Amino acid sequence: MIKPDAVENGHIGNILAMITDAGFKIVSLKLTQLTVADAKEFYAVHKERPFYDELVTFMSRGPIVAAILEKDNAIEDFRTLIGATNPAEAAEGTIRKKYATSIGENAVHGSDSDENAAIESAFHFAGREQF
Ligand code: DAT
Ligand code: MG
Repeated sequence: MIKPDAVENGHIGNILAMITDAGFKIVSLKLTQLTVADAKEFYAVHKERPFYDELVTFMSRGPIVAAILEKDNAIEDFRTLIGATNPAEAAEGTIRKKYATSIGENAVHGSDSDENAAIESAFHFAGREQF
């Protein structure tokens, strides 16, 4: 996902260019908005964390871009491309270093395993939307 902060700040095109330049194929793509209930479900794994309410409010406050990406070693390579969760710790040249505003509003989401990528893909896209 390209998160609401990066969409608000006009970075959709530049972030998609960084993603395709890094060798990812876009398999699905859309501009959409999460409801509060959607954001709660998507981030349910974090529901006991102190930042959960803030995260849910942020993720549902405006449009996001959802995408399914394909590449060899995609999970690890995408985490490398986006950089550390906290942009203050993100490496030069990463998406979060360039476009994140804070640890909470950090421009992009990447799945953390093949299993979660499959769950998150089905959350956003019907089968006929996956190319
Ligand atoms: P990541 O998005 O790098 O996988 P995560 O899964 O640990 O990070 O957390 C999910 C999101 O929750 C993260 O992108 C932003 C928010 N978050 C994490 N730690 C936070 C913190 N200490 N304060 C505020 N928001 C935080
Ligand atoms: Mg995570």
